[in-house]
Amino acid sequence: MNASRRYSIAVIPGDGIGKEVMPEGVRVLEAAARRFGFALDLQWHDFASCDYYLKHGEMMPQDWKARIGKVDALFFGAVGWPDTVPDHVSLWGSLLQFRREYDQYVNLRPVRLMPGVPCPLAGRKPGDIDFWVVRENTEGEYSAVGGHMFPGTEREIVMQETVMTRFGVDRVLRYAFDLASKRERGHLTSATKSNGIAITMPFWDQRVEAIAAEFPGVTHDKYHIDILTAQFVLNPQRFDVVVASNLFGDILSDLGPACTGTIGVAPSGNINPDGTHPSLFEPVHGSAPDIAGKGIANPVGQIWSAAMMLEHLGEAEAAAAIMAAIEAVLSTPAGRTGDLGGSANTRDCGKAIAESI
Ligand code: GGG
Repeated sequence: MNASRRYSIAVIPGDGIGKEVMPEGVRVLEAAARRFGFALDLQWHDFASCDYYLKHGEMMPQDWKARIGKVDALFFGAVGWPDTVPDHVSLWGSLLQFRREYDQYVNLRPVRLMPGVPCPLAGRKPGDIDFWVVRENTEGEYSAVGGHMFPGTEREIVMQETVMTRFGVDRVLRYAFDLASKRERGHLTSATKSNGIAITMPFWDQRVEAIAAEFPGVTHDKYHIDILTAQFVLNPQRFDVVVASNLFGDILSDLGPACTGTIGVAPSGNINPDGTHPSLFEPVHGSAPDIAGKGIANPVGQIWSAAMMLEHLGEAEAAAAIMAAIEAVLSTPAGRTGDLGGSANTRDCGKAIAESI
């Protein structure tokens, strides 16, 4: 919480359903600000979107950092419109730039079974599944190091490296162990594949053991990613904090919410824990071109991301009130969107949550 309780936030809806769920996220933020007495300076930006690319030939202006200026946080929707801009161009031109330039080296994603969300796994009830995925967010498999030679010929070669630095691995592991140390169960699971990926992953395992020594109160184990995904489906209740490399963490943090009902409700924080740069909050889901423009997208992932952002800014009471409002609205079929068997559209659901705060 800053002394003035005035927060400057860059609002970037992006593409597809990002443009539909963002107004609901903002509606709820504004309701929380009114109720808890803090102020918001919201600056909306149209860049980091494929529409911007089609007009300007790039996803963001060269001076995007100056245009955003000094902000307390970024609130982001979704990116991608593969019919017009290849996915790797839209992602590397927007979200991945934010993560790297703002050194948001932790991607924090909760997996929680919420009341009112039908769980595809039999016999589970709210409270049974409640864990965090901590994804390394600035290096690993998401590196642009590699090459493409002799394109279109029989000699064609493509290669791409995984980059792990001791600095980068240690800092995300330390964050994950620290998070586990503050939780009741105090358990950390590491995602690996050191039997098959025989250079980077044994290094990752070695660093897990080294950092574990700094946290004697935290128990830990490791699973190869293939059996770990099976365990997410079969026994998700066994997890507390799961730490993973960039790609493994991305996969696990879609799978986890799918196991608890839908990725439509899942939020994430791209965190700069050192506070040297702003953090960015966004739903886990993408732009969903198949349902974009219909007004039926589930806005809960965006709204839960608003709660994570307020918690990060020190407005814990407001964050808790948003979570309580989400739970209340999800508990009624009239409040839920169609993906959860309800009758609400995007706006109805957002309004109901804002009014419950
Ligand atoms: N709101 C998240 C979003 O738009 N994600 C698009 C995506 O493909 N993200 C990949 C990633 O998070 O690495």
